[in-house]
Amino acid sequence: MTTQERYLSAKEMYAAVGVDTQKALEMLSRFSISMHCWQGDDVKGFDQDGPLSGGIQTTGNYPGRARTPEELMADIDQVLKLLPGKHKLNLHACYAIFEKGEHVDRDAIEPKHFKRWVEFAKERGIGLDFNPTFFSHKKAEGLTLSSNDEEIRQFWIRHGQACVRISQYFAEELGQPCVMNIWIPDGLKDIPADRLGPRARFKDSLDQILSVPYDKEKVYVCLESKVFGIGLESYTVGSSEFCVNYAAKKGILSLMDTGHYHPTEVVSDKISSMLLFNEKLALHVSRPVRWDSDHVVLFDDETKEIAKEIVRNNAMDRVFLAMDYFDASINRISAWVVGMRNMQKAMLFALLQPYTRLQEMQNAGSFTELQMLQEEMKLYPVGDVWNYFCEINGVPGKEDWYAEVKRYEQEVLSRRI
Ligand code: RNT
Ligand code: ZN
Repeated sequence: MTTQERYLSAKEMYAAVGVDTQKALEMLSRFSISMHCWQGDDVKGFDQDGPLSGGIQTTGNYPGRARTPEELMADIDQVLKLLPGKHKLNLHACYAIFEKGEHVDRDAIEPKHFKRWVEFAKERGIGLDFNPTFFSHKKAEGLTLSSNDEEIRQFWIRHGQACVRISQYFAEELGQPCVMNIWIPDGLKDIPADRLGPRARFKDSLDQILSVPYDKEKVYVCLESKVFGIGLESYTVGSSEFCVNYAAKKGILSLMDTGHYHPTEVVSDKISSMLLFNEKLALHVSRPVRWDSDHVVLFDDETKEIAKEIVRNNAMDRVFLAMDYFDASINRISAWVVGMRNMQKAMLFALLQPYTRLQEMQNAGSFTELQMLQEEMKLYPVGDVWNYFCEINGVPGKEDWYAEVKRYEQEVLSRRI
């Protein structure tokens, strides 16, 4: 059977439970995911040579890490070729590209240091998102935006302000909004003597960053919370309560990362509450394994549940979804492709659920039937619809994309020594 014949048979099966596969495909093709640039080089960036800091960690040393802007761009191109649909690229400030011999510190970066990324995005017709980088820097060895050292705090405030300007430049150049996410690693290893002081300073620093004029239709500033980091186990300044309250009061967006909560808490359950009180919401999809380990996103239950929440709450245009993982133990191109395609598959799976029926069952108290149908839907032929989606988007379906990754590994990645 051809991919199309399989699709037509799947289409019939879904139609029998009231699901329109054609509509699902149209919605899926409009849903763009913000792909993190930092999977390609283990979150190193180009503006410094020190180790990754901030309580986050990449593990593994699989060969082929991108070491220059040219290599990273070539790798991203390779990934984009294997993804159906149009996506955005998510940059960190540490990926600034300087002219030969030039170097400016993080508080002095300007749009021109990202010109080559803008050209890259323009040529590929994609948008850019942005993140100030408050880690991997000598001034980030202790606290940053919450520091009691006023000089250090002001340095990072200037960095945040510079990033707002760069985000606006991205939005203007590319004709689509730029999501700018603020995450700071600030925290303490052991029991603090003062929890309020750092939070009060963080609050003031954010106020100062947001005092830079910017167009709210073009730049969506988000604040990402966290529960703990490595070496910062006892106290995190930007906790969930801090971030959700700050964002709500100041009219910016909350960003929830799937690895930033206590281990039995799930982001999927938080989405509906956030959407009731916020016009827009931002997510970092990652995979925590026992801790905020940032493993490659799988087609697993929680990813599907997140996708279902976005779809059934009719929020595909209210949620900014970005990927955030970094695995250095496997081929990085494959890690990117697997995670991105899994997120898209989860969205497709979610688009193919018979919600009206399922909701009616819940409302009627028919929990036996509800459980039965939710379970049966798991084995409906979502793969046939997925492969057809890949085919009409001109990218390889099934595992067929992997041959290209192998070729690229042999011809390009393995030569990077
Ligand atoms: C860290 C946060 C943050 C980073 C990226 C690199 O725990 O999740 O989003 O992973 O900014
Ligand atoms: Zn994150």
